Amino acid sequence: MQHPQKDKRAAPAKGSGLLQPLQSNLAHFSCFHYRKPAPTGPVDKASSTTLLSFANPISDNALPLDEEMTFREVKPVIPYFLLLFVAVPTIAEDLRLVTWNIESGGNKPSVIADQLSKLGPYDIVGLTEVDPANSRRYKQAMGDTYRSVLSSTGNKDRLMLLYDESKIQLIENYELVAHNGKRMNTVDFRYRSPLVGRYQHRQSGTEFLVVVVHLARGKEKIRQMQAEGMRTWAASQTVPVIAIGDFNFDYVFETEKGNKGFDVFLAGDTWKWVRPEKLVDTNWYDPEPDGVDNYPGSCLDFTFVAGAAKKWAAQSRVIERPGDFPDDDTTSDHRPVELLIEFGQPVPATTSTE
Ligand SMILES: [Ca+2]
Ligand SMILES: [Ca+2]
Ligand SMILES: [Ca+2]
Repeated sequence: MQHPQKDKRAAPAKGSGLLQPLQSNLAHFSCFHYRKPAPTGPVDKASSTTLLSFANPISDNALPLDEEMTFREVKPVIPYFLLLFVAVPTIAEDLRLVTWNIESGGNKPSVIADQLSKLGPYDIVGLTEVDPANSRRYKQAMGDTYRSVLSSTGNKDRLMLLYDESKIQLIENYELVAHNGKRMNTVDFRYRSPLVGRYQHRQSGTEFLVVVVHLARGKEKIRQMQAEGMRTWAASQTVPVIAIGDFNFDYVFETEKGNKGFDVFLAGDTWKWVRPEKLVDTNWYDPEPDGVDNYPGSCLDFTFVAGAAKKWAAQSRVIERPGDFPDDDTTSDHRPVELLIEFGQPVPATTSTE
């Protein structure tokens, strides 16, 4: 099933005076890959900034810092009776991840920032549809220990990885343009190149890759091309891989089928879907609007694991918050999806199949 939803990839950049000249140079920087020379010891703020600047010339650090714009994490007081309805994880939570499409252009950034501050705590947060003008605000909403990487592609629908630096160390980050001849973006960079962070869990020393994606919406063939590229790339990695984000796979609960991109992505058993125990619709779509979601019971947002990560215990859950749907002009039209990981025994690195 194909939602007749418009693909926002080609939205013209109407950024501020500061962003305008940078955005015109997107293509020149999209392939840049910075590798941190010595991934040992804690990352200080200065080195994180250097890394972001290298890898992402249009990172949030490139934006002017508004000293008056300070956001403090608000700890909500949860009545005890509500705790009864909170799902209790049955695995050790060595790693807590969440992904969320925050609907750039269809939200109020202050509302999203407030909701982000109440979402956690998560070790790694993968956002899609981030307007770069708001990325710093979102990072501040997560708390002082978070660092972030913003993708260079996607105009106002960027990808963003946030991580809690007190628990996770970033070793390197890069965007996936192509792998072994399989492209994940077009030569004119009109789509969103998947954004990869290579991380090390400080306490256990476990190393892994997290890739946040927002595959093409309107162009089915482009989405399939990206799905094949992701599969090819993941199959040749030598450390555990986790993929989170908005895959636009249109998985329908009733038929248990997704679109062709879903089949291409899962072919050959490279990726394993961490399927939520309870399937919950992740996207509100009501263009008429008549107050009824046109595609109830389907899913666009997923969490997957590949390589040695398939041996880890993992649990996924679609996060439902009171009043989240129907969507309005201040909120996102997507629900966040959580992934909890329990690291297994250390798995020796396998030989690359490249
Ligand atoms: Ca909205
Ligand atoms: Ca409707
Ligand atoms: Ca829906």
